[in-house]
Amino acid sequence: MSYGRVLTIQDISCFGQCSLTVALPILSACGHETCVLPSAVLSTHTGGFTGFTFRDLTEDMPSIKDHWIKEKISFDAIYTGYLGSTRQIDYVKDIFAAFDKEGCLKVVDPAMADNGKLYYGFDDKFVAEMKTLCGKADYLVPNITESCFLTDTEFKTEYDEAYIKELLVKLAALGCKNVILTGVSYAPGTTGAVVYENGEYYYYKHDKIANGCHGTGDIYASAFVGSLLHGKTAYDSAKIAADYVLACINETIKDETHWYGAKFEPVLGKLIESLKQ
Ligand code: PXL
Repeated sequence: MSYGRVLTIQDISCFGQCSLTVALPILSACGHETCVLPSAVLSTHTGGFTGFTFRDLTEDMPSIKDHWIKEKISFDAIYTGYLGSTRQIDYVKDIFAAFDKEGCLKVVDPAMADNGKLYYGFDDKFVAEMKTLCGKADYLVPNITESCFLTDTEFKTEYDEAYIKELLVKLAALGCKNVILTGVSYAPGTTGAVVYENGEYYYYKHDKIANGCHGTGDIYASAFVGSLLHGKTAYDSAKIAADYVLACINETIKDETHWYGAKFEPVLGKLIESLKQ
């Protein structure tokens, strides 16, 4: 499909290059109509700032959904990211159920943790509820930390293929159809994504530069969805998203003052080009 209609459900961090401020331009650059359901509005993201504002939009969700149903609005894909409350996850499941027409792709990025830790504000109850949302996904796009929380597995910084395969099997047992596991590194200087599709395991390896940047998980998931909806295979979409994130990091590390997000905008052209190939 070259022109799809995507609904993305995640927060607006007004400053900080993540969530909707990243998903919207990336999905648009991939050529899709994008609809949003903001989960919360924050003055900044929570990764490195203090004193940020947080407006939870949980209560708005059911009436927004009901209006869309009344208007007979439909989506080709629903992609969820950072959610604002544990109860909101139930409403997101209602939205999945209400708009799950034939062929509607459901992609869940369980954006809640990184580097072995949950993000500020999340707890075990949120994780338990997130497991049930992950079970509804056609494609789940977690990092290793999130996978460990979702599967009650010990987080390791050094691991082998057996550890990753065990994580994938446990993630699939949640009920999701396919998994794209990001940030999988078996050797120094390299990292990559594992695509676990229909029980088959594929690894796309690429260079690892620096320690990454804040918001790259959101960039990755958005580029993955944009590419998948464009008609690329899951493996090609995982590869396109990985190459794009790498280009974003290369662009960002030139500027030491840019610690809060990744400069994804100057390299949007590369993403668009890769979709043409
Ligand atoms: O990039 C993930 C993300 C999204 N939204 C908010 C966040 C974070 C990560 O810290 O704080 C508000």
